[in-house]
Amino acid sequence: MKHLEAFLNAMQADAALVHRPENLRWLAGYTGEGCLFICPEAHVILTDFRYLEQVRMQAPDWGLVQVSRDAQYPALIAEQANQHRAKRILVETDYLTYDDYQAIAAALPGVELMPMAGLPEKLREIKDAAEVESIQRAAAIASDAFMNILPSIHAGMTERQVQRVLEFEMLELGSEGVAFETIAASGPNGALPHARPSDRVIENGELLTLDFGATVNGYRSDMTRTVGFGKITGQLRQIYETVRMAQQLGLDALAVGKACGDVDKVARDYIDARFPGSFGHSLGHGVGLYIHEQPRVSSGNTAVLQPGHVVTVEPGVYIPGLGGCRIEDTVIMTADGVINTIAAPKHLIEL
Ligand SMILES: [Mn+2]
Repeated sequence: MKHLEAFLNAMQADAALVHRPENLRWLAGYTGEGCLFICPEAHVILTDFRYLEQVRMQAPDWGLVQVSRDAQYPALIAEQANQHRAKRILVETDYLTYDDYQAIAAALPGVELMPMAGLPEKLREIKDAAEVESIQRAAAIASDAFMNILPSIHAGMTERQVQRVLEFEMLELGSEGVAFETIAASGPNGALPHARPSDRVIENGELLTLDFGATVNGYRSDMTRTVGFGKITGQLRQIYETVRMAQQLGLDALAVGKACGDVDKVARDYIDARFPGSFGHSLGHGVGLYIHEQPRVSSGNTAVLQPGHVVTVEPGVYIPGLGGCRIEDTVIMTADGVINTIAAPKHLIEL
């Protein structure tokens, strides 16, 4: 109920209507479908028959309103609003469909629907001990899975084959599912930061970038390792060592009280001096129930790192036609320093 309390304290409206699954989980501990109606004197889950027992098990302190064909969401939401005299209600305008929004608005004449404007997401930025523990477990699963599969991946495999081996290993180690679509980009595909795994056969002399994560209690981890096959020489090796150093400089620059943009700049300047224009995305991002959340570790972001922030550090270099490299860890900011959740080594591994 700690999260609900924080939300109520920050809510500047009579009530809120919450639809995003991650926010249902964060506020109510409930992982089914439906929506939440929240006001100071009541907190209620609206859902249908399929989830009634799940609500009772996961959210026993929440009121329960059953949605059915004869009593649909808009009418039941209006009932809650009227009962609690809510005249100004927050809704997730950046999530609801236009049709759902129109239906809710039509059922609530005289009620002002206001954008939630990312309030739960803002509060979710700072993770508590239980959330940090889930992320650490997800990170350990991903890191261990990477180490475990190294002996069995080799040139001659396709990107999709490597993807399957890696994802299977994460599931074996306890991941609920992938944290996001795994990236496996070999050879020239490595120049595409978000390449999808293909049936391309990996050859000796190439780099393979693997960007992946596990999920525990809904919380995600995010890591990237780039490995070589056969002997990696010339520009590919320079790219690798540049990214590795930039990533270390980025990690070293992390500190509570520091602006995110200043951390980004340290890694970016290092890469720009060697491979100008080849690092076109942000250095990192927050991780939690969403794979990408605040704070963004991006150029010019004045947001300041705080204890409880969980962020990635993931510089990359991408050279069209040649390939690319990215190295990423997920780290936890604490009052006593930075905890790197990813144990896998970062020297160039040549398989
Ligand atoms: Mn990432």
